[in-house]
Amino acid sequence: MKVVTCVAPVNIAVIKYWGKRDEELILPINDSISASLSTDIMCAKTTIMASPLFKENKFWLNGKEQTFDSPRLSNCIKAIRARCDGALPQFTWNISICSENNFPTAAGLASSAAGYACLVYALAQLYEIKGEISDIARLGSGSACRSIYGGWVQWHKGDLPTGADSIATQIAPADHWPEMRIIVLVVNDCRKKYSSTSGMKKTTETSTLIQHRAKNVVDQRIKTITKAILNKDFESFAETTMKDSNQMHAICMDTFPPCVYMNDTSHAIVNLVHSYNEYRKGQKVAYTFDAGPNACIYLLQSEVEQFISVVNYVFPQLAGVEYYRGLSLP
Ligand code: 2P0
Repeated sequence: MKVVTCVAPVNIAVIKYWGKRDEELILPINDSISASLSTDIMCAKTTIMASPLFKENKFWLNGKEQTFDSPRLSNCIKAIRARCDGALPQFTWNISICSENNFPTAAGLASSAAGYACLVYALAQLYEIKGEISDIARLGSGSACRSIYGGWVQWHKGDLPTGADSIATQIAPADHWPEMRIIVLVVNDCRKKYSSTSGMKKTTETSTLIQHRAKNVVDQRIKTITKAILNKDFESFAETTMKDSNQMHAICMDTFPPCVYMNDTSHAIVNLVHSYNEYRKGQKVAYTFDAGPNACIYLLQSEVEQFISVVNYVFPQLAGVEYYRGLSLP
């Protein structure tokens, strides 16, 4: 019998992944960049047991048994096993996978990135695989490849049709910018109306703006924000982050029929952040929105108290949760 347990972080993108050039291999149209949150606060945790006594493979997610033959799970397992030494005894044993997320449900954050990163990392430990595995995590969920690493992470879109070069790399470790904080403003914790997967598929099929983004915008933004992160230049980081979130949602609106993820409260938060920055005479706070109405706010520790008090005054009904970015896998 062999048992492994791993944890993996949630990540929040500042340059967004939206649109695939290959649905099967989950290859993106553009590079993206995110920060991984500290696993102390929010993470996915997976235990895998392999035993010659197990009669079949089993998978539990948050205590509920799941089917073992979903295409994305099968693709990850197949890809991992293809890199494994077939002479290892556990190669022939059946496995039981037990995964759970410890996120506060109210945060309404996507769990697939941390979940698949954790699953693939745990499988790699089980089968004693060394080397790159972010390309395998990508087969579970695109954004999962970024959760393989802690700190600031770039997912390179890659050029090869096989996807072998569509991998994540770390730009800077978690302790590089220790003053950085993320606050999630929970506008709504219901499940989203349409998944990221179906939303971005519809976008690639119908939006013309997405071509402009891929050809003319993202590469420069990747350079600008990487420089801002490495130089700890918050003003430039914040401006690029907000512009990229706005462009992703503009592209969602350019999708037909449109994918509307932000609601009136989300837009009111955007206005509040810009008013706050005007009052503070600089870009002190940055918002970013994923495929839902909740706002992720990037800011430095020195700004947290003042910004939270303004948010509480303007939106007394919002549950603000502060998350610290930190280290990732053990
Ligand atoms: C991101 N999102 O970069 C963007 C911003 C949502 C908005 O990555 O189809 O769940 O499984 O590859 O990874 C969500 O997309 O989609 C996502 P699939 P995934 O974080």
